[in-house]
Amino acid sequence: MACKTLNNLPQPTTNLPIAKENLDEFGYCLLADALSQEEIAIVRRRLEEQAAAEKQRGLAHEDAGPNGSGVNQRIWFLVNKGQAFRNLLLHKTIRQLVCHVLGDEYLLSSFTANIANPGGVMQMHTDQWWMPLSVQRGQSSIRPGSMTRSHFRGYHIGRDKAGSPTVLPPAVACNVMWMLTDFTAKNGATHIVPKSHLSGRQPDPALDEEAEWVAAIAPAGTAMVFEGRLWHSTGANVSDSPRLGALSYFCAPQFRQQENLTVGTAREVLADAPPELLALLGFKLWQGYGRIGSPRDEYISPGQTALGEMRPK
Ligand SMILES: O=C(O)CCC(=O)C(=O)O
Repeated sequence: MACKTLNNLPQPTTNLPIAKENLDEFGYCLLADALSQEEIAIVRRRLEEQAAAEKQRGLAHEDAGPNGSGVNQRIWFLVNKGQAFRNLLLHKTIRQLVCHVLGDEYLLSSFTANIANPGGVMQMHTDQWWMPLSVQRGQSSIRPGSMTRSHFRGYHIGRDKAGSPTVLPPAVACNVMWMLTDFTAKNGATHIVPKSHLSGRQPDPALDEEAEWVAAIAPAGTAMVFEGRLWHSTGANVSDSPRLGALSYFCAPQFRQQENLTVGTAREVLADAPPELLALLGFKLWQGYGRIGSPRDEYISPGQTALGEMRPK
C-alpha cells in the first residue's frame, strides 16, 4: 500500500461539530488537547512503569515483529493498572464522540496500550472484522460462529455498476488512540485509509496493494477517534525511540467484549467505580441482556451469582 499526501484531511481540532463531521466523512477525527501536558506525563509514567515491570517478570505481550516475533509491547487490561488510565474512560468530549458513532449505550471492549518499538509491522485491519454482513438474496453467508479474522477479506456484499457497495454495515465499534508521545511519520504513527469505512469490506492484501494510507500525525495529548470500519494498522517505527499510545476500544452493547471485564476487573477497582464506569465494564443491563436475576435490575453486582436449585418447603 502506498502512502498518500492528501489535502483537506481532518486536522486536530477542539471543535466538536467539526470532529463529528470528520468522523462521518473520513471515518476518524483528531481531538486536539484531549490531555493536558500534566495528564500526559502522569499517564505516560504509569504506562512506562507497568510495561517495564511486565517485561522484567517475563509477562510482557509482544507482537508485530518479523515472522511472528515480538517487537511492539502490548499492555492489556489497563482498567486494573491505574487510576490515571481509568480517568481517560470518562473523558466527556471523547464520550460524546463515541456516542456519535455508537449511540447512547455502549461497552468498553478492551483498554490496552501499544508501545510501538523500532522494527515493528502490522497488517491493515478493521476493529469490527467479526461483524456479520448482509448478503444478497440467494447468496450464502459465512455462519457468524464460523468467522475468523481472515474470513471476510475480499468482496462479500452487493455492488452497483460503479463498484460501490449497495448496502453498508453500520459502525458497531469505535476506537480511541490516546497519543502519549508525538505521533510522527517516522515513529510509527497509526496508518489509516481515509474514507475506507465506506468501502463495505475488510482490507485485503491481495486486492489493496494500491490502497492509499496516511499516517495519523499529531502532537502528544491528541486523541484519535476512529470508527470500527476504518482500515488501519500500527505504522512502522523507523525512528530510534518508542511510540506510546493507549487504545480505549468500545463496542455496541449487543457484542462480546474483547476483554472479559466483568470477570477480570480487580475488586478494589470495582469498589471505587462510579456507575458510569460499571456500565462501561458491562455491569449494567441492556434491554434485559446481561442479567443474572430480574431483567428489570439496572445493574448486576460484582461477584453476584444466580439462584441455584430450589425445592418447595
Ligand atoms: O498502534 C496502533 O497504531 C494501532 C493499533 C491497532 O490497530 C489495534 O490495536 O487494532
